[in-house]
Amino acid sequence: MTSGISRLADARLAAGAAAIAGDAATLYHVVSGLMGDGVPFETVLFDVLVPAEREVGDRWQFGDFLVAEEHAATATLETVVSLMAGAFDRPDDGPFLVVAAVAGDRHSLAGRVVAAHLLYLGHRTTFLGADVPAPDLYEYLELEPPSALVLSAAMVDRLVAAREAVRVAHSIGVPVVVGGRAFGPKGEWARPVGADVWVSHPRRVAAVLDTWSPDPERAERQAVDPSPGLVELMSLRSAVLAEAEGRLAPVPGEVRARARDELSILLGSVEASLFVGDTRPTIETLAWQRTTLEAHGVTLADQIPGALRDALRSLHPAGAEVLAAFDRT
Ligand code: B12
Repeated sequence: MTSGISRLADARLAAGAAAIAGDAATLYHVVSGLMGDGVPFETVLFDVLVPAEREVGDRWQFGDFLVAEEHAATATLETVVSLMAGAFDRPDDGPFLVVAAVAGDRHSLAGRVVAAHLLYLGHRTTFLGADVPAPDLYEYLELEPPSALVLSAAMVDRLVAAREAVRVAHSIGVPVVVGGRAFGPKGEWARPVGADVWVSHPRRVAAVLDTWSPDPERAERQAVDPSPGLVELMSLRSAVLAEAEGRLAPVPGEVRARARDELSILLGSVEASLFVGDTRPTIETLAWQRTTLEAHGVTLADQIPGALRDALRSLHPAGAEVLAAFDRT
């Protein structure tokens, strides 16, 4: 007889293989088979599907998978999470919850997982998807202010955008739960962003919502707004990026396009560092850019920090200091 633990371990392997093959039908059979055997939806979600994504992600990060293979696996997992979530009826009444990812952040899976779990538990939940600009979010929240906004962000360069999303929610009295890597390993950057609460794992959101007593006005008083220097840097963004790009060695078009994206993410991380008064967002980005770009064979990785630092030196010296601090470590 197979034990419950090895049944789950087998399912995790089968789910990972189906995701990597981009085979949503097989993945769906694996998870519906588990549920048919009485395994609860949340176990399938958090102990099979989420670990499968982590495995795919780690292999992509270290160059074992092509970007296209990672996309196929993530899309397959996301399809199945959505299919399963679509099987739960959305109640017509009860507290309304909105889940969204921050502007400029394309990581939608965690938000989708949170939304699926909340729906499963019977909460009236809407998932707005990835990359939701603050003005669009505001318009949506204003239509029917929810009892909470659950905001997800994976990228540290999105901290200022996260602050803007929280600000617009608070402006109409909607409290905000935040989660995801962007907020730091212990959620230390959730407070400057103005979040009412940081939650470490998607599984815990429902329990927090059941027990919290949010106070958006108090959370707003603890938030940090971008300093005049940071606002100035953000207004110089295009000029800084053009200047930095001009400092890169000539390379083929596709490498240049990638380098441009990476420069923009690094600049966003410098902005985040200035915003939270901590060099770690920049250090973290520099570290993964080095590892990931090397693993993916992107040349120019070693030129990106220097090109941005030199561009900042001529246009916004305070920003250059953040990168200079990294030179000294
Ligand atoms: C899948 C993926 C993508 C997909 C996303 C597809 C999609 N539809 O979601 C695509 C290909 C689009 C992508 C793009 C990029 N990605 Co990506 N991606 C990942 C990957 C592999 C998995 C993320 C994921 O969904 N995991 C599943 C979730 C459930 O788990 P998790 O992210 O570990 O989150 C845990 C906690 O943080 C928390 N949590 C997370 N979100 C939330 C939300 C709430 C509300 C709560 C309560 C908790 C919570 O719970 C989770 C379980 O413990 C990770 C690497 C990895 N191994 O995790 C990188 C990763 C997130 N990506 C990264 C990067 C750098 C990028 C790119 C810049 C790559 C590039 N150079 O092009 C772009 C950025 C695009 C953009 N502007 O957003 C970095 C982010 C580093 C950082 N913190 O800034 C990571 C960490 C990889 C790395 N180390 O290099 N990516």
